[in-house]
Amino acid sequence: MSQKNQTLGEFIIEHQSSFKYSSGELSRLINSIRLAAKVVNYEVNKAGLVDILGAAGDTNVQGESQQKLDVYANDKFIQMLTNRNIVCGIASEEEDHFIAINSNDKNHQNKYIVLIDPLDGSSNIDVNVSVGTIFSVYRRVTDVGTPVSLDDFLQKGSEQVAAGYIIYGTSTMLVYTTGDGVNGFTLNPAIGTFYLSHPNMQFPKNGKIYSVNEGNYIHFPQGIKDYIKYCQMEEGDRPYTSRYIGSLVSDFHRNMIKGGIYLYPKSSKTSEGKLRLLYECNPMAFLAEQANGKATNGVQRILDIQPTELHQRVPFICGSTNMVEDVEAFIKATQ
Ligand code: P6P
Repeated sequence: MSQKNQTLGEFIIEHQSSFKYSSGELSRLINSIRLAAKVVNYEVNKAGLVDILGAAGDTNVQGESQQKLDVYANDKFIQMLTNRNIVCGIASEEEDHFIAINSNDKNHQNKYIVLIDPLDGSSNIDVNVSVGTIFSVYRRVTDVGTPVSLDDFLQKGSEQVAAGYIIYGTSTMLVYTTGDGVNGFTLNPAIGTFYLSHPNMQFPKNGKIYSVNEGNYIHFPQGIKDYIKYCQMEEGDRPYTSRYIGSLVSDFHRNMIKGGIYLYPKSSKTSEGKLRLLYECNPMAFLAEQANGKATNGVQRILDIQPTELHQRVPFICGSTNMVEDVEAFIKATQ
């Protein structure tokens, strides 16, 4: 089928033969994410009109006040993934512990687990800045038909079988990979269909955009400080442009299209940075590498990090390969 105007559903069917595991379940899993994305998109886009803004009052395991849309998005993705009887476990930024699905049903043969950040950048909702959902998919490592365990979730990012994000921006897009490149689908809200709009997305090897919260500059390690000053120097194709939205999905998406680098380093304030390994950094790193980009914690490939805790943080540097390697060189020069 010609790619022009191909729908997400047609794309999934056409490409499921290239997926090395049992493709039917993964296709159904991506389809359930597609449906949840449309439902959450509807609420995100009308959030300004109804009383769904403002903190839900509770705080999540991160100690952050939960926006009502955080709670809504979390509940919707968990509901859609559970109802379709596809996964055996779910972990979420908004849930203290992982959720075992049908753990008492010896007959259930579901092999996949999903980790989600249901609404990343949610503090931007009240100011009408784009936010996103991030998801990561693994095959379980414990025996099928038994309750999932923490081991199923603490797998290296290199073991992911799928990952992606939904960006609720000027248009709503679903961008994902199953290990065979990255493809972007744009929602036509009039008919509720995602169409292939960005086939085979690739990070340019070089870029001129750097994304970092420079308000933390004085707390950064010397190598990061040196790299930021390097970006600002008048030399060759520099100074680069500074663009920081405060929404990982949005900064990542723009950098993948235009070329650029996103940094959330460790600092004297946050010894391991801010971003979560399992449901933010690993899926974005899988996408980055599938799009010929790179993702590191400054000294190690993100996808090689052995997780030890469900909500652990890691420093995160991700984007155009040559730019990430520049940062690694600046860090190495100060060690
Ligand atoms: P800061 C949103 O909370 C998030 O997890 C990312 O989406 C975003 O890039 C980052 O944190 C912003 O954090 O500390 O710069 O406000």
